[in-house]
Parts: sequence; structure tokens; C-alpha cells
Amino acid sequence: MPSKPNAKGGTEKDKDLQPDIEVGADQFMTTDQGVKINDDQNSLKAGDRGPTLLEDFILREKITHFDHERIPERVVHARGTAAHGYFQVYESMAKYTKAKFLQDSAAKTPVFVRFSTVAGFRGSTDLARDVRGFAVKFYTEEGNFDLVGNNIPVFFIQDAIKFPDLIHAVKPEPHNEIPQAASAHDTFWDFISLMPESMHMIMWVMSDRAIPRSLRMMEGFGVHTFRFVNEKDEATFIKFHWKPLLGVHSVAWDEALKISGKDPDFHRRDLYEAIENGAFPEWELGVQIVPEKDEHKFEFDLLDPTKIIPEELVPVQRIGKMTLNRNPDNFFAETEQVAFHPGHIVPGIDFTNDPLLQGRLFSYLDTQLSRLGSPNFHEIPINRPVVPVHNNQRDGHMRQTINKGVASYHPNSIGGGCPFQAKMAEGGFSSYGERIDAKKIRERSSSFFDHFSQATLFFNSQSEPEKNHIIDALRFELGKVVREEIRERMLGLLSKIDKILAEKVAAGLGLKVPAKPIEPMNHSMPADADPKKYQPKVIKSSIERSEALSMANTIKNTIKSRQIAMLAADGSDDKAIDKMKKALEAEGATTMIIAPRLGYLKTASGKEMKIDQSFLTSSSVFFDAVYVPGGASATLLQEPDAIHFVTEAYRHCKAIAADNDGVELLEASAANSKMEDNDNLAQDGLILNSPPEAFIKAIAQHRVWEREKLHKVPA
Ligand code: HDE
Repeated sequence: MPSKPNAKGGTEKDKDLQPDIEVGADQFMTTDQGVKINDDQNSLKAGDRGPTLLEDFILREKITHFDHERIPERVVHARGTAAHGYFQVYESMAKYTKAKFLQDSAAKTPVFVRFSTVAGFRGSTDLARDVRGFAVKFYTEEGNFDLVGNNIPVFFIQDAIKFPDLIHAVKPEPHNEIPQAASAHDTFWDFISLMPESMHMIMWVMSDRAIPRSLRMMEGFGVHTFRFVNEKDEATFIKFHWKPLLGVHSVAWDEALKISGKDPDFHRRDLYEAIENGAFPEWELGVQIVPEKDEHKFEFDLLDPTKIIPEELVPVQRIGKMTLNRNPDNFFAETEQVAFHPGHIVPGIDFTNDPLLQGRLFSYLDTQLSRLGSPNFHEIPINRPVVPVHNNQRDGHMRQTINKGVASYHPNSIGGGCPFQAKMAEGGFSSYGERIDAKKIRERSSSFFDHFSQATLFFNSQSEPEKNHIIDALRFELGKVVREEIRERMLGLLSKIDKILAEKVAAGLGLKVPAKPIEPMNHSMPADADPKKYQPKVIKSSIERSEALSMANTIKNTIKSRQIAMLAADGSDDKAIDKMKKALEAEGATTMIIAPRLGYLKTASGKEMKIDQSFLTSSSVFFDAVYVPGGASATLLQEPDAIHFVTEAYRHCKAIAADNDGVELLEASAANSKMEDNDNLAQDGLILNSPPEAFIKAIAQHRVWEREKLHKVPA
């Protein structure tokens, strides 16, 4: 049976990890050989001022281990953070798949999830404009299943052979290793401008999806079309989705830039703290199911990873829920050493011929060999399945398993034929018997040649503010490109997506959209190919807008785990603070008192109140909303940092509440522009002298992006 929570509420995987957990509390310090150490302060010397002796095995062991502490970072997705949890299916999916972890709604399957950015190095900022990795390892009773996805449902390229080119283009440029964790440079846009197939993905990456508010507030996607296979060996096509129960939310670009400086660990910290505070992040697993007979029914190819299946065509069925409820104990042992692989599947799930997926099936095992250094990386505690492993794989660096017996081959008679193969009825994996009758050919199917229709669909599906953010992002990114011909090529491609989009970007760059995109448009073609045959196909999407593509339509009914700043000073109204705090915390939000200095403040009723952060140690960009109680406006108005705090929160379109003379702080800030001529302030997220409920409603809206129409960036 899959794991049921043990007495302590842990999963099978938690139990499996127990023997490897080391706690030094109340223990003697020892060498790696278990010898108790008497002096860890001084090396062994010939006389107290003499040379250190080579004989000092304690010194040598310690320094040698230190010298080898680093392993290569992931070539992509180096920056990441992870958490433990479990997955539970809502009802049996037996009709579609025999995968055991998708049968029993009472069973909890342990998971380990790693989120990441793609381009930056291990120490880079969390808030880079980038795709986020969303990799889930399910420790099922039939072995590990890895769903190695992203927070964007499509990819830049259609064929794995282009992946090294894409990554070389986006990584810092090779001559000077600049810029870090950024796509805003020539090599990236040079490549992209020659790859029209990337246009759909570019729309997503230039949208606010690429700067999430929190890892807990982003969707996940399996990207490729996979297969479900049931007991009768019938297959259906599947797209995997993760839908966050907190909704899909992002920060503003200006915020992202500031957070990158003030707290580059913002997402990592947010996930860690949410879990420590018991605000466990949750996602529903969704699937789009397409019967085999419908494979060719769509105006795009199901095998093309630059396409989504619009939810209007095939709805997403929510089939289960994942909860992350435990932080790793050790970053290196777990988060760094976890090794995902899209090729880790279990009976009931299978691949399709998506050429990007097919290439990935090679890459992940291969990369672990150099990153983790041995074919035995599956024995590392975080990677090993919760079911036993028996096979004839032997030896290699760092082998942990002590295999008994002399027969390490199959068939054998000496070992009684063991370990033996499992029949399908016994859970043995058997690949889906897809019929293939083909000529070997190095080509791309012409059904992959529509590069623009879904880019247009995405752009058209965005709200006005979202469209403006895409335009701004493109102006910024292309503005950082030095070579003008690259900018012009990009404008040509953008005009194929949307003329107005291209014109607005061009205006920001001081250029004109070229009358005709530079031909041939597709450089991703074989040397001998006829360029005419490789021109992108122009297809008009049967769907003009898709609600699911806009974050404006996401869940906006909760403030769970949101961070609210309360600006206070000596004299602040403690009753108002307590009332607001209680109401916000009852809805699951977290509050912090921010004041001109650290320590304690004396409230209106003479009480001592602990200050959590000062204006120096904190910033409005770390919060979702701001509250200014009355009582201390005279002090706060003397603090330029307090006024800036409110101005910035206002310009970043956040909800702001104030009571009594607290309103004066808003009047001294940029919010004043709205207050002078607006009688519906609540709609604008400004909640003055109102009950907490109104503030709670405003925070749940996440942002009032319309405010940007007047003023975009903080003073
Ligand atoms: Fe990956 N990718 N990838 N990728 N990928 C890696 O494997 C690769 C792609 C994704 O948190 C590497 O262990 C190729 C798509 C995630 O540890 C490497 C291609 C999607 C992670 C690799 C792709 C992903 C990786 C680097 C094109 C979304 C981080 C380190 C054919 C569906 C997993 C490693 C973690 C990591 C190769 C494209 C997701 C080199 C060749 C598409 C979330 O093997």
C-alpha cells in the first residue's frame, strides 16, 4: 500500500530518510572514523611555535573533506529550493491509468518538489525574469515517478537538438560572463530572433508569469503531451497541470528589481517560512485528457511542445491535491542532491514522440553522472525509492548497497534465477505498444510550422495591464540589446504576433517596425533545405481568447499567507492595531510592525509593543499590503522612509489601509494623487477608516494594476 501517515504524521519517505538523519546534539565530536576528538582548536605541531605535523590525521581529514565540499551546479536550473509533502488523488483514475498512486483516494504518496530558475547560477537572485522549474518526485509504491515541469506550459524550441544552443544563448556571454540570471542581452535575443518557433514561449516569459509573487502562487505544467495507459492497455494523451489554491500572482517588474537587491532569497525564504508557519502550499493536479482517436483533431500538433491545448477545447480535470508540509533538513543532502529525470515513470504513464521530450529522456541521467559523480546517485537518500531495488547493476563510485550472492547476471541458475522479472499483472513495466512504421528521417514535421497563432492567442487573452507589462518587458529586454539588427529582427517577428504590440515596442526602442520581417524567417532548418518550405505557416486560431491564460482571472478570494506591514511609532493606536492584526491573522495572513527603529514602542494606551522590523531593515516590496493606524502620524511624517514606504506600496498597486490621522501619511505619499479626486477609494485599494473586512477584500485582489495608468514607477 502507498504510505499512510505514520504516528508522527510523516510519509513513507520521511520514515525512509530517518536512518540517515544525523543529529549532533548531546554527542561527542568524532572523526569520520568515529574516533572521539579531544582538541578541535589546534593542529598537531612540533613544539607550540613549531611546524604542523603531517601526521595530524584529524587536521588532514577535516581539511580534505572541506576541499571537496563543492559539486558542479546544475547546468540549467542551478538556483532552486525544495520541500517535502504528499499527494492524494480525489478518486480512482483507473479508467485512464493503472498507475497505483492514482487509484486510492485514501492513500498519500510522498513527494519532494524542487522549484528553480533556469538561467542564473546557484547564488543568483530568485526574482530574475525567467521560467521557473517545477519538478515533482512522487515516491510511489511502484517506484519513483518524476514530473519534471515548468511554470510555463510551452517551451522555446521544438527539438532537443536545439537545447544546448538555447542555453548557450541565454547564459551569461562567454567572453565576460555578463549578465547574471538575465535574458536581456544580445546572444539570447540574437538566437530568439532567428527562431520563430520560440514566439509563443517569449510571450509567456515577457509576461508577469516570469516574476511570480511566490513559488506557492504559480502554476506548473508537464509541458509535453504524455500518455496514460490503463489495465486494458488502452492509452490516452495527457497534459499535466498544477493549479495553486492560492491563485496565480506576480510582482511588478520594478518590485522584482528591488527585491533582487534587498532580498535575493525572497522566494526561497517565502516558501520556507510559509511551511514553518503551517501555511502549507497546495496545488491541485489537473489533466487534460485527449482520446487517441482525436490525435489529429486539433489545428496544432499534440507533439509540438510550443503549443498548449486551450482549456476551451479540452477542460482541465482536477484529479488530486499536493500539499507541501515539511522543509528539508539539509539543503545540500536533499535539495542539491535530488536528481530528477522525466524518464522516471511508473506503469500507467508513458511518453509520446514529442522530440523535445525524447531528447530529455537522454539528458537527465547523463547530467546526473557528472553532477553527482557516480551511477549510484539513485542510492542517495533523497533519490532512493520507498520500495526495494533489486537488479544486477553493481559497483561504481560510492556504492552503498551490499549485494549478497554470486550471480550478478540474468539468466542465472546459481541464484535461482533471481531477481526475476515481473509479469505485467505483477506490476512489471511494459512500454505502450505504439505502432510505428516509418522511414528514418532527420526532419521536422510541417505540422510544427505554426509559430504565431498561439503567441497571438496568449497576447489577446491578457488584460490591458498585462499587455502593457509585456510591452514594457520587451522594451527593457530589447533595449539592453546592443546590436540594432537583432532588435529589428525581433520587431519583425513581434509584428507577426500583433501589429500594435510590435509598434509599441518599436516606439520604446526608437525604431520602426520593418515593413516585412527579414526573410527567410526560419533559420532553424537543415543546410540543404529549401527556405520556402521552412517558412512559418500562418494559421488563424479557432479560439481568440482563453480565460485561463490571464492572471487577471485567477483566484482572488483569499489572503492566506499574505504579508501585511503595519507602520507604527510611539503613540500608535494599539487597539486599532490589535483589531486589524486579529482580523488579518484570522484569515491566515501574517502581520509585522515596522517602525523608525527596532526595539519596543510605547502605544497610545502606554503599552510596550515589540517592533518586528525598522524602515532600514525592511521594505514595502516584501509586503502585500500596508496598514497605517492612527496615533503616530506626527512621528511618521518626520520619517522620509515611512512616506516612501507608502508611496512605493501605492505605486506597486497594493492595498493600503489607514485610520484617523494615519490617513495623513497617505496624503503625504503618492497615494494623495488618487485621494484628491476620487470618491470610490475602496475600488482603488485605498481603505480609509473602514472595518478590516474591506481591507481583507482589497488584499485578496492582489493588485490594483489600473493604478499604473497614472503613475508607473515609485518616486
Ligand atoms: Fe530540463 N534539464 N531540459 N527542461 N529541467 C535539467 O537536469 C534538458 C526542459 C527542467 O530541480 C538538467 O538535473 C534538455 C523542459 C527542470 O533538479 C538537464 C531539454 C522542461 C529541471 C536538463 C530540457 C524542463 C531541469 C540540468 C530540452 C519543462 C530542474 C540538471 C530537450 C517541461 C530539475 C538536471 C531539478 C533540469 C536538460 C528542457 C524542466 C541538463 C536537454 C521542456 C524543472 O538534464
